[in-house]
Amino acid sequence: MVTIEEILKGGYEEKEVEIKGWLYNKRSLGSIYFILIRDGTGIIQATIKKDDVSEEVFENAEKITRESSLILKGIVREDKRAPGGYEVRAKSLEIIHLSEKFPISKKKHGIDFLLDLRHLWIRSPRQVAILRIRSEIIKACRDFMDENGFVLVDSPILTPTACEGTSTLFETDYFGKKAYLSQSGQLYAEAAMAALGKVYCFGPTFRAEKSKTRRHLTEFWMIEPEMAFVGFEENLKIQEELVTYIVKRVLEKRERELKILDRDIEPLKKVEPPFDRITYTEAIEILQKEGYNINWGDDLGAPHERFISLQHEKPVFVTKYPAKIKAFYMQPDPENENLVLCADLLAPEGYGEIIGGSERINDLKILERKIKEFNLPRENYEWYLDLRRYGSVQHSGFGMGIERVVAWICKLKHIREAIPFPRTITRIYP
Ligand code: NSS
Repeated sequence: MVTIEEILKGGYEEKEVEIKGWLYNKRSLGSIYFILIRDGTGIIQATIKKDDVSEEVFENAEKITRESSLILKGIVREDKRAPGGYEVRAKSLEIIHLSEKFPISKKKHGIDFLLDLRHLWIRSPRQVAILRIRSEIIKACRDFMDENGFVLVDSPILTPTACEGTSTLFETDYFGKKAYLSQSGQLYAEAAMAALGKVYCFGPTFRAEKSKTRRHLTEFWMIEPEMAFVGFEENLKIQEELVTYIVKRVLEKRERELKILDRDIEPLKKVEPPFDRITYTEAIEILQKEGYNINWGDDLGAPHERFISLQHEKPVFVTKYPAKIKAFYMQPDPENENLVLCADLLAPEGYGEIIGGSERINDLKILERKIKEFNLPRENYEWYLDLRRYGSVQHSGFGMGIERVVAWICKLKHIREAIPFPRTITRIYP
């Protein structure tokens, strides 16, 4: 058996191959069938001529339906007219399972219909391309971490604490006590940082996002590096390197998939360090000049981020937000204690935030004060305070949402296509 991807790379001309896959499409010219076969790695055309094959094989070609599983044997020929430049002249066609009428056709379907059939929709070439790019992005993240001396430390999913505010917690009963699905593995990554130096956690995270937007899921995947003896500046540098590494990898390895998505790759080629930078205060001034109704102290919403993002060809950092609108653990700016040493990284082409990160508070007293100010139940954070009691060090980290990166690199209109089975406020099926 050979994969379609391998055949399309060349070197199989005039050779006999066996392909296992599914019928993607079929058309007939009477005594000849043209079928498109997909196997997950690609799509190839096969021709089944009445004169070349047994009666049984030709009957199989007549009766095979879309999405039936099959085994086809034949000879590979170069053919410029065929999609991908090759076709297979069939010798035999075996039907493994004859599919019922497939509910998704080539005509345009509504999004709710497709999402209800997500388990079948993911077979379409566009969705396959996105899922392959997603897989490549995750592999690139892990490779970058490995090559740069980070140790993977898995954080728990069931937790007693909030990391990113209490309004988006999914609560669950834990043997009579309250527990929450993790919003972020960061607090645990900070503990691991003091054990291992450079660490990252990577897993699913959960937020009860009550708004319906193009960029929010209730379950999403996040990679969260955390680094000892690293300050605000170096933290940004590592983000630039990681994002550049990912984009380069996708351009190098997933050119075919980007083509299937009709992705213009020129903007992606411009992603190189150093990224642009503006402060939060500058961002507010720019937005006000443009007529946006926003005041210093307000958080940036999607339209604001979109505007800022469109002003830049490369990803842009928005730095030093007001402490009041950011998480409790962020280190105050020594030059202005109303600000924190944080940065959000906005992807270009209007995509907006893909990374949120900061230097962390390493002083016990300041952290105690912040926990109080944020009305967090201190008893659940004692272990986190311990990290400031026993060998506290300057440290920083960030979290990158995988689906946001996939949506940007694939240029998707909506984040729901960036994950195999999206979870949103209105959807938990299939
Ligand atoms: O809330 S974040 O800005 N930051 C954190 O969770 C930190 N604790 C990370 C850290 O420093 N270790 O979220 C980080 C990223 C954000 O930039 C998005 O890319 C993504 O996580 N994110 C989301 N993606 C999809 N859906 C939702 N709802 C979502 N929320 C955040």
